Amino acid sequence: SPFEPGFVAEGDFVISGIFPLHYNMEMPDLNCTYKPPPVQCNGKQDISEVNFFSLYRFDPRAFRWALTMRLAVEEINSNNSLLPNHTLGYKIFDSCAYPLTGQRAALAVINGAEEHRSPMCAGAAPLLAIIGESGSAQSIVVSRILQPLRIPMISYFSSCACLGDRTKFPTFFRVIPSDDYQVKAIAHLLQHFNWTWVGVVRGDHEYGRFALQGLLRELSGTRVCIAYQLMIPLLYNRQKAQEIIDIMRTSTAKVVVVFSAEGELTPFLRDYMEQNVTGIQWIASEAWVTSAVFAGSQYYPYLGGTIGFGIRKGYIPGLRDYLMTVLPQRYPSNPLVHELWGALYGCFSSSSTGSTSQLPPCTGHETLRQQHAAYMNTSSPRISYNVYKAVYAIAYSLHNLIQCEAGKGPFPNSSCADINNVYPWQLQHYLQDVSFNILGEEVNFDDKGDSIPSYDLINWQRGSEGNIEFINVGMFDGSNEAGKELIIQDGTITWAGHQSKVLVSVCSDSCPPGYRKAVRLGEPLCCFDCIPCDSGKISNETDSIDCISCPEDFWSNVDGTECIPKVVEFLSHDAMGLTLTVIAVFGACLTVSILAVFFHFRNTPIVRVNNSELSFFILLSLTLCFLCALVFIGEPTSWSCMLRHTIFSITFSLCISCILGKTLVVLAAFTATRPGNNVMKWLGPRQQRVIIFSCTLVQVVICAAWLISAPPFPSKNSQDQRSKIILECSVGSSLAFWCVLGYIGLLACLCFVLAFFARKLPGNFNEAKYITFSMLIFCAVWLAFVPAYVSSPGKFTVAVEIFAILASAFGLLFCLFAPKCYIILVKPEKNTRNHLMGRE
Ligand code: TCR
Repeated sequence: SPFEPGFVAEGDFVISGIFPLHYNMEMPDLNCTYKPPPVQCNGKQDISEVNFFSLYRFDPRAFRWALTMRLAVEEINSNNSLLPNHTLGYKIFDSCAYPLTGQRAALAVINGAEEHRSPMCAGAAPLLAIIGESGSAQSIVVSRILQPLRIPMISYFSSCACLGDRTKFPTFFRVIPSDDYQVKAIAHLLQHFNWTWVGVVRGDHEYGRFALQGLLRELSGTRVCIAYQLMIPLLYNRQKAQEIIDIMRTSTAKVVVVFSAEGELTPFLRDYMEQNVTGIQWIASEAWVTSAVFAGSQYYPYLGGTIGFGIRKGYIPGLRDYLMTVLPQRYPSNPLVHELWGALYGCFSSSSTGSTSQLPPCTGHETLRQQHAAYMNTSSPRISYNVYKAVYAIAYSLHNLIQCEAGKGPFPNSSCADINNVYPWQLQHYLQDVSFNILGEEVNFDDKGDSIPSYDLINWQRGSEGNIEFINVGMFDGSNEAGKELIIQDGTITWAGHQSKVLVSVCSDSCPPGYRKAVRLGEPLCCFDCIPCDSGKISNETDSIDCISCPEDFWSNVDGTECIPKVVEFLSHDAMGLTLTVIAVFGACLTVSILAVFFHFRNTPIVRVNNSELSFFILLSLTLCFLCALVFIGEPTSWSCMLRHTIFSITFSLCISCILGKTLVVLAAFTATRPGNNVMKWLGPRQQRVIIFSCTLVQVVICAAWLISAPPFPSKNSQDQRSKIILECSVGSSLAFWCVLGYIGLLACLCFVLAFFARKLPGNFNEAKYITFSMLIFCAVWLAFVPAYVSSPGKFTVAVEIFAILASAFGLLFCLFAPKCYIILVKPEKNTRNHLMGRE
C-alpha cells in the first residue's frame, strides 16, 4: 500500500512526517460505474510498465527532506542536553503531492496503516505532532483532518497566506514565511530601487491571484504604481502570450513582477525569447526564483539580472555525510531507497523485491543523472533546513514540557502534562511559546503560527559557463525594525542586460524643486506633468505635490525654490533719483539766476513795467517749487510724508496766486485807462500782497486741517506689485489730498480765464498772453499727470509726480521769464518804455 510509512522508528514521543515523495500520479476515474482501483502513487508498479525517463515519479528532493527529518530526530536523540532520557520516534508518510492522497496520508498517520497497530490503542506511543505538508493545498486538507484531534502540524513548504487564519487552521504552524511577507518584501524592493512604474504578470491560479492582491494592498499608499496586470492563461495559448509580450515590449514599465510557477512560465518564456524582447528587469516570485530549469546559458541574455526573494538558505552540518549513508545495500528492504537509486542513476538496485523492472541492474559504475544532481548538493538547503527547524521546534517544545515543575504548570490548577501520557494539545501549548536558537537563528511562532519571516534576495548572475547562477545579494529579515527589513549588498547585483547600473522604471521623471506634480486625468498617480510654481509660491523638494505660498513680506526666487525677502522699493538716490535731483537743483539754480538778472536790471523798463515785486515773488516761489521735488526723493519717513504734499501744495499755490495777482493787475491796468474807473486804487501793492497772502492762506489752512485730522504717513504697499514691497506715502485722507490739488487747479483755471481775457489787450509786451500760455502748459502737464500717476508702478509713481512738478515749474519759468530775459540780455535796445508800450 502506498500509505505505509516509508521510515519508522519507535520512541517515547512519536512525531510524523508527510512528504511528497512521488508526484505526477494518475488519479483513478471516479465515475462510480466500477469499484475505483487504489490510487497509484508508489512508483514501484510503474517502473515495470513504462519508460522511466518520462514518467519516473519519484522525487529525490522530497526524499532528501524526509531524510533530513530522520537526521534531525537522530541528532536530538543522541543529544544529551535536549530531551534527556527520552527518545523521539517518527513515521514518515508519502502524500504523493496531491490533496486527495495527502488526505489519505493524514488518515493513515492518525490511524496507523495496519489495523492492528492503531496509535489510539493502549501501549503504542501516541502521535504528538506532524511535520507537513508541502503544498498549501495538501496542508489545508491535512490541517482540517487534524483539527478535531488537536494535533499540531508544522509545515515546511506551505506558504499560502490563507493558512494564517487561526479560526480555520487552529493547529497549523509553519517555518516558511507566508506569501504575504513575500509581497511585502517585493514592495520594499520596488521602493528601494525607486521603481515606481511596474508591470505584473501572474499565473492563473490561487497563488498568482493572492500574490497580486497582496502586492496591490502593499503598494497602496506608496509611490509605486502598477502599469499593467496580466495573466498567463491556465491552458497555455500562444496568441494570449503574444498579447502579453506585446504589452511588455511597448509599455514604459521596464520592471515586471512575475508571480508564477515554472510550469506555465516555461512555454511563456520560450515565446518571449523567440520575440527577442530585451530590456526587461524581471522580479521573480519565490516559486521560480531558484528554478534550475532556467539556469541554462540560452536564458542568460533574457533572464540575467532577474532578482527575487527565495526561501532562506540554511546550513545543516552533517547532512551530506548522512545522505551518503543511504545506500540500497544498507536498506535492502526499503523500496524508497531503491526508487531513489533508480531516479538518481537510472538503474535497478534490488533483486530481493522480485519486481519485474525493466531497468538495468545497478553495476555500481553509473553516473548521477543530470536532473537530480541537486539531490547531492547540500551546501545550501532551503526546504530541508525548514524541515530541520521544524523537528527542532517540536523537540524544544517537548523539552520545555518535560521541564515543567509540578504546581507551576500552564494547565488548569497549575498542573503539568503527564509525561507518560502527553496530549497533542498540550504540546501545541508549548509549541506556541517555544523560542530557541538554531545555528544562530532565532525560531519562534507568532499567534498565527508563522515564524519570523526571512528571505534571501537572489540575483541571477552569469556563471563560469555562461549559465545562470543564483547569487545571494541580500536578505529580507522580518526581525529587523520596520523600514530596515531589507538588507541589500548594493554593487554586487547584476542587472538585466548585464548592466551594473540600476534600471529606471518610472512613468514620469520626478519634478525638480520649483515645480509641482499635476496628475494627468485618467492616468495613475505615478504619471504626472511637472508645472512650475506660480510666482509667490515655492516647492523646495523634488516631487512636491503642491507649491506653498511664501509668508508675508517674502517672495519666490526666480527658480521657485525658496522664499526670499521681498525687494523693498522706493525712489532713492539711484540713477533715476539722481537725475531728477540734478534737474530739480538745476531748475532752482536757473530760477535763482533769473532772479539775479532781474534784480540786476530791476531799473530797466521791462522789469519795472511788469510789476517787479510780483515777479520776484514768483521767482522765489518757483525756486521753492523746484526744491520741494527733493522731498519726494528718498525713503519715506513720517516727516517727509507730511512735508511732501504740504510743501508742494503751498509753494504751488503761492506761485499761482502771484501769477493770478499779476493777471489781475494787467487786467485792472487796462480797464483803469478808461475814464471814470479807479480800479487801480483797489489794486495797489498792498492789496496785491493781501490777495496773494489770502489765496495762499486758504491752502495753508487746508493743509493744516489735513495734517491735524489725518496726516499722510509712510506705508508698505505689497498689493500693487506682489513681488515687491513699495515704500510709499499714504495720503491719509484722500479728500484732503484732492482738495489740495483741486485748489491749485482752481487757482490755475481762474488765472487762465482771466489771462485769456487780457491776452488781446494792446502793448508790445503784454504779459497776459504769456500767462495764458503758461497756464495752458501747467494745466496740460497736470492733466497728463493723472493717468500717468495712476498707471505707473512702484517707485515710478513718485517719479511721475516729481516729473510733473519739475515740468510744470519749468513750464512756468520759461513761459513767464524767457521772453523778458531774452530782451534784457540779448536785445537791450528793445528794453525801452516806448517799445514796450508798442509806440514804436
Ligand atoms: N509554497 C507553495 C508552493 C511552492 C512552490 C515553490 C512550487 C512554493 N515554492 C517553488 C514550485 C516551486 C512555496 C505552496 O503551495 O504553499
